[in-house]
Amino acid sequence: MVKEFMEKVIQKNPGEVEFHQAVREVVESLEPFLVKNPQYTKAKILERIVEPERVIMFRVPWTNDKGEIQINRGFRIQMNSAIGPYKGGLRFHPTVYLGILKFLAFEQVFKNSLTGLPMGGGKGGSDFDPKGKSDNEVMRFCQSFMTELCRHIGADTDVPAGDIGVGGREIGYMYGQYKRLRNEFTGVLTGKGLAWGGSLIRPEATGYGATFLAIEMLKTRNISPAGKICAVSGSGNVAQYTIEKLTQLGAKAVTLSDSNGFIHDPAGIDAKKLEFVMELKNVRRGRIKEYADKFNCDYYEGKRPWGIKCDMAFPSATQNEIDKQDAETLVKNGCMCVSEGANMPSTPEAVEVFLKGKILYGPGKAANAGGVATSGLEMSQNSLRLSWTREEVEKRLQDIMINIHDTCVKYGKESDGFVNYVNGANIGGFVKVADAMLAQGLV
Ligand code: NDP
Ligand code: 2IT
Repeated sequence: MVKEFMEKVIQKNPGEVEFHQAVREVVESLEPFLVKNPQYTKAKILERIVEPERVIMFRVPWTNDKGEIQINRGFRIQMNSAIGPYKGGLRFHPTVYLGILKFLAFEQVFKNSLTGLPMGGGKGGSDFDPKGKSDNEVMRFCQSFMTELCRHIGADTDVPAGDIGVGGREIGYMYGQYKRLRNEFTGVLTGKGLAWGGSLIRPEATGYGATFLAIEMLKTRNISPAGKICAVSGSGNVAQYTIEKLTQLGAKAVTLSDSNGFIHDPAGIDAKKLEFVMELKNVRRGRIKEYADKFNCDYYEGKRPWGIKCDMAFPSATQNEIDKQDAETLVKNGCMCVSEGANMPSTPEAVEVFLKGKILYGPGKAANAGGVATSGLEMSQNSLRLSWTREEVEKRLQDIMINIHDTCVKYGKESDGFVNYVNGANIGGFVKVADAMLAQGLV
């Protein structure tokens, strides 16, 4: 069944290799479940769920600081609205094309369902590269991007947020432009600043959530995070707050990376050093190499951190950043837990290594769902026109991650007691959306 289905998906979506990869994983997980529950196959839920409800592609013209005209391409994939308005981030990165955004939008549908909150799935972005651009250039780009996007989104229709290359600065510029064009102050974006409708803990949420899921996974084997050595990739939003929470829990994060290389600090990236990283990455927008110069540790140009001996790994940069060999090295070195802050950071061959090795492997759909879950909490607060305290939001986030863990166990526990969190997340995420689609008829 998987083979024939995938042949059609590949034929219909040529060249979109990341989308094929994401769909194949889900279909492989679902196959036995669908055999036992024929109502979904009869209603062609799988065929429907891989077809976006709507794809919007548009021209984004802007001028750089020299007054030269620049043209980028903008996208929004409105994948599935069966259980709520489309919800998902915007990615600004030069590698962005339809195949990447469709994989992200597809995974978002299942991830959002797992949170238990009423959110459908979407994703968008542009091949715009914010690196090396001035604040004014980023603002002009964001304004032009939103000038088109604003007619397709809305607080009850589609609510974008951040992803790679889109953080507080970009959300601010886009929110300002939306408000100006529509004359509405609504919760149309999440990840907003605290003074204008944002939620406490949203910046922290993805990294905190990935750590909370890891803790829940460790608990199943009676292991405590204290003293555990952690390899973290990336040095952006997700990596930073993963390290913050790990440190709070007594674990020791020893690596960080960016697209140029990684640093290894065996002494641990403590709160003080993390403060330096945040200033380096979020304000000065420099390269991670500076960390090694400042704290006198090793820097590996052009390399990823998976060769460093660790107990836990938190891939928090981008898709396919752990290949088969990296996975084998991690397992061989005694890594017992992988919690994916990034979306689809492990290749299918790497996932196989983790599952064969029976380590605690939390796939992105489950592990990084804390970000969008807290976006959901931001939407709730916007609707209530109230703001919850830090403690309240963090407690809700923690409860959501515990529920996601329980769902993965419910649908992913195998006969020998091993929890296959990949199957658990895929089936657990699917059921709610599929049932909603059945109930809503042929749409
Ligand atoms: P940021 O833009 O804040 O940081 C991205 C980090 O990853 C940077 O260190 C960047 O390095 C590195 N990176 C990006 N692309 C590549 C690449 N092709 N090769 C090597 N390194 C790369 O993004 P986030 O931290 O928000 O996102 C990181 C991951 O987490 C992504 O997979 C995203 O989809 C996922 N995610 C994010 C959520 C959120 O709430 N922000 C929620 C759920 C998942 P450089 O600066 O050199 O490009
Ligand atoms: O991949 C993701 O879940 C995100 N980038 C966050 C999406 C959101 O709407 O907060």
